[in-house]
Amino acid sequence: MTRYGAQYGPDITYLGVDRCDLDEPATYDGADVVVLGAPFDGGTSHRPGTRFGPQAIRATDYLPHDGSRPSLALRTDGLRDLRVVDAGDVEMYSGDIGTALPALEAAVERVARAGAIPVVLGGDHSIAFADAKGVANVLGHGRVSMIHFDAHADTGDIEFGSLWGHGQPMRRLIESGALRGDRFLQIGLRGYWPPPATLDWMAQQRMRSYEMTEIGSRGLEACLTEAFGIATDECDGVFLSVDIDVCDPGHAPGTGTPEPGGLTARQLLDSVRRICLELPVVGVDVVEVSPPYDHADITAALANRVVLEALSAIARRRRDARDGTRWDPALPLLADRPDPTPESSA
Ligand SMILES: [Mn+2]
Repeated sequence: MTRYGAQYGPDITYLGVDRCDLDEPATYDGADVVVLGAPFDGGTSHRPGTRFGPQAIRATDYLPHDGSRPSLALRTDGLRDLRVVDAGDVEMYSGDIGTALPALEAAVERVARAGAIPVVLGGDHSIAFADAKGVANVLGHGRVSMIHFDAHADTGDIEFGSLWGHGQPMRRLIESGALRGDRFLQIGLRGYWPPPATLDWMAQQRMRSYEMTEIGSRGLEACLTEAFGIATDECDGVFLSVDIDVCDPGHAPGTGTPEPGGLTARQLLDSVRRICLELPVVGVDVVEVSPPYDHADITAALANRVVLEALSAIARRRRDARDGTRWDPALPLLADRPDPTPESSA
């Protein structure tokens, strides 16, 4: 039903982790994380190419694809301390958004129902509707909050005559009842979209958007801390949606709608680390990587590391919960940081 291997290019898994088949539950029984590819750009308003995103995110890493990545900072191996498997690409024809998104939603829901965290490699941002709704279908509508990194609010109503596209998934999620508007945290917005009528709608939903102007004024850390408080209020889990265009085009040129003046790669990675260390993340997607517009693999390499940072931090969060330890970024790395499980630090 869902897995056709790779829809485009060679059939590889994320950094060499084991593959699974969503039609065979035994292949992902007990998995902590299931990677899904969503090779779709049928929701793109301007420059396409994100159908090639999943393969680029899986592959773009100069190290051996051996299913192991010990984190220098976190002292975990996100690919080994967690059971991570890759289900391949969901079949998504970019010419038919009406069948592509439901197919993805069903696949994500299946992963969430198995107790694993879906990590979806996009694909344009229209897929976030399927990703977050698929998780909320299992954990309960209204019980999952959203932390959404993006240059754009993605709350448009009708674009190019359609309800479905990469500028609208967040409105559709709220309208559907799957997610609460007042538990919707947006980070990194800037530029010249959306228009005032859309901003009015967002305010009516009580969405909270941290624009780059506010981040510059208050500092990213303060904004994140505030957002975390909202995200965990009356919600059981957090969905993390990362549009790579939240980063400045100098840090992420390979994307369809670049907007100058964004986060640095370092700020994004640190934010993803904090979110996955401090919050109960129940789903992740990384979207809008468009390899035809990339240069020197800058964007694909960053997206690969966004996924890895999330997995490393989730592994660390679980280890700390198990062992009663706490990761402290202020400790010197090699000399003084205690390592509670030396066998996994090789
Ligand atoms: Mn977006």
